[in-house]
Amino acid sequence: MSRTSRPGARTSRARTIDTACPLDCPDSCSLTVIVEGGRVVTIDGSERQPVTKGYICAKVRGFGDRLYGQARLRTPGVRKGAKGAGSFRRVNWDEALDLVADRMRETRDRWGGEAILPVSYGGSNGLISQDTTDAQLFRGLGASRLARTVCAAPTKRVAAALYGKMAGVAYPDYVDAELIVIWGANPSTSGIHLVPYLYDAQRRGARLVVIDPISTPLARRADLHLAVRPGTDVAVALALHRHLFETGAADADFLESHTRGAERLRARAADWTFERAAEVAGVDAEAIARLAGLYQASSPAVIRCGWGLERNRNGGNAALAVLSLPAVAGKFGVRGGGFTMSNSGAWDLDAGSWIGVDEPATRVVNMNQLGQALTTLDDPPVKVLFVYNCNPAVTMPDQNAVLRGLAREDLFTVVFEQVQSDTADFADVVLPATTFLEAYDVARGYGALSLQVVQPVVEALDEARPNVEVFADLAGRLDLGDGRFGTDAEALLQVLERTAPETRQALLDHGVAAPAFGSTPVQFVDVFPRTPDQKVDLFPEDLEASAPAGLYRYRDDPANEQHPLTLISPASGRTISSTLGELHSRPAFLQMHQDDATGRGVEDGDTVRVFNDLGEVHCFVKVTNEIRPGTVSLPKGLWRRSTLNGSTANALAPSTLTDLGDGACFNDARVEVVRVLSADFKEQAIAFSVSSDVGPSVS
Ligand SMILES: Nc1nc2c(c(=O)[nH]1)N[C@H]1C(S)=C(S)[C@@H](COP(=O)(O)OP(=O)(O)OC[C@H]3O[C@@H](n4cnc5c(=O)[nH]c(N)nc54)[C@H](O)[C@@H]3O)O[C@H]1N2
Ligand SMILES: Nc1nc2c(c(=O)[nH]1)N[C@H]1C(S)=C(S)[C@@H](COP(=O)(O)OP(=O)(O)OC[C@H]3O[C@@H](n4cnc5c(=O)[nH]c(N)nc54)[C@H](O)[C@@H]3O)O[C@H]1N2
Ligand SMILES: [Mo]
Repeated sequence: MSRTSRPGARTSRARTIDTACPLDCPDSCSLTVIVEGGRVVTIDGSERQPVTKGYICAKVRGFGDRLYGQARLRTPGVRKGAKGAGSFRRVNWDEALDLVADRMRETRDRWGGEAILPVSYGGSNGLISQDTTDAQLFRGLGASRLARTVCAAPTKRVAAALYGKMAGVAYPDYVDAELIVIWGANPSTSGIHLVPYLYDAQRRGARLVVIDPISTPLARRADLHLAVRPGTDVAVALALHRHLFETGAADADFLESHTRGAERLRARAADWTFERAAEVAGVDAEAIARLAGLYQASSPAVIRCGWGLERNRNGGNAALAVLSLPAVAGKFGVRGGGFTMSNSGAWDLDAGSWIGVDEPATRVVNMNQLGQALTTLDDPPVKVLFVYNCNPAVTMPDQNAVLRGLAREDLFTVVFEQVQSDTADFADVVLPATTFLEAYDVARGYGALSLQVVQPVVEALDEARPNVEVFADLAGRLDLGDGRFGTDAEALLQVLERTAPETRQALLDHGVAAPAFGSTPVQFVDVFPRTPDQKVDLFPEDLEASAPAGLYRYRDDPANEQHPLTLISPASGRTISSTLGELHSRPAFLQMHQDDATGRGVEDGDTVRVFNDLGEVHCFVKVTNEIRPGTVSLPKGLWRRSTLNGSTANALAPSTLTDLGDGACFNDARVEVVRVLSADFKEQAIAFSVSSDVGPSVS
């Protein structure tokens, strides 16, 4: 499969091409793209993958604006201005990759391979744009290893321990549920294809409960909304467990035959009366009691557990207490009963295991502490940073430490990107990457149960190249790698070879495959725990030792008198994490409850300083009653130019780690907010916006 034979090669006739979206979203939509004259004209949903149902989000419908946008990186560049200024001299690929390879070789020889740190995460969920030739290169170099923990680390750890990552309830089966609990998830924004099934279920009489500090669109339609204090879900879930055990509603037969550790869980839940949980969570005890009654009485009952509840010091235990509920209450074995967490475990296809190079036992850097790693590590210090599929300048905790690290004159930073991101501004070498419309990949849903082929619909723009190819090229320059797959098309074939025969055939014939157990499995009928003894491990002993306060424990709120407000930063409908942020220049608003605003003399539309000991954000305020008092919110994924001072919520997020899984504690940010007259900010805002124009300056 050579470049020239790729679909979508320049012809004037309009062509319709099937592909899929590999962006970091649970839904993994199937797409129809119309291409004319070698250019993408429209992008829409198709029927190929069952839950897409022919519609997609506005973000991906507008992806052409990224593809051909002003911020798109089109050629390699070498820094010519100051660090962080984002100004580059155009070079060709050979020159750029020679420079990078030379720097890596010299660094390894002088400081050791661990002085090289690759940083990658959620830019593409595609199976071949991560952990293929990049892993061959970095493993071969003996580079520092990255713990990819910024998202889903605690939930993944817990889902693996409890259920061995058993697949969850599929979206279409929600219509069969009598009770649906949406717990720390906001599908109206972050996985829209679940929503119509929820409406259908409601029409059929299902009850809907939402547990979220914000009145999300679903919370407003719910029969019961628990606007909990962020970080307190473990308390609420333990109160439900206590109720189930104390009232005899726990399913003794199920616990006996399918679980381990129930007694230890029961003991940990024993103190959690509705009143105590209510006090901790800042909600009414009657509301928790009502939820307990509903959950006990309803079947099928399903819990959609999201990622909002994991991003704090108690995140692992919250997920543990929530995901163990259906086992204790005996909610499995019926269509529409059980839980949904991540379904990515439905496929045993993680690369990295078959690329032919073992992982070296080099040091591990937790990406949540990237700022510390770049500014304090020695023996050896990080001397080469290679960023791809990630925009750490705006997506990691403790933004100011990350920015200080990126600004180091003695750090050689390579940023391999689709657009001139905030991180790319700090690069010594920028490399232009293809988007999913210009290269092969394999998309795996983590909500939808599907695997799909992603194919190039147009030729790569200008000099953009796919990850697989660039890392293979670099590996070749460093005499590493084995040349087994040097292109994205070859890597696709490698993945296909590792799928089961039926899966492969389905992918080749239709571009989409369902897991062997089907796309709507019933838990404990079609899928079972993949733990060593096939039982649900309600009290995973090896996790008990690693959790600072033990399992099923609540740790207190980190607020203090100086910083009494909780800052959360949920997903925004305009971006996917920070992806597509280049297309939005409107300023960000801090959501704040009327009571908090009144107490501070803040009015709707005011400019404020949001601060703690780590940093400060200058932005506008939206006063609203859609957030609980005591909690304020800024969207996740903002680019630096969205605020008046170039800092985002990440500047206020601590780099502390979750109780299980070493995950990010974004929502443990505690802040104070003061009103500032906008005139005071005016000069600063002008100065920042002038220095942060979007768009590559490669000349
Ligand atoms: N449009 C869009 N879609 C996305 C993304 C995006 O950025 N934009 N990101 C993708 C990614 S990377 C992910 S991980 C998923 C995330 O998908 P979700 O889990 O749905 O997203 P979040 O916005 O992180 O959090 C969901 C909800 O949790 C609430 N919340 C915050 N803290 C707590 C808490 O302590 N307890 C409870 N009960 N609720 C809390 C928030 O108010 C929010 O409404 O979405 C994916 N889809
Ligand atoms: N304040 C706050 N921050 C958060 C969170 C939060 O709750 N609050 N949540 C976090 C979550 S859930 C996540 S998942 C992380 C995500 O954080 P990141 O991993 O940084 O994800 P993105 O912001 O989407 O940036 C990915 C970048 O990869 C680039 N990219 C995409 N495809 C390719 C490719 O094929 N090749 C190359 N070379 N580059 C590519 C995109 O252009 C994009 O700039 O953010 C976290 N940040
Ligand atoms: Mo995420």
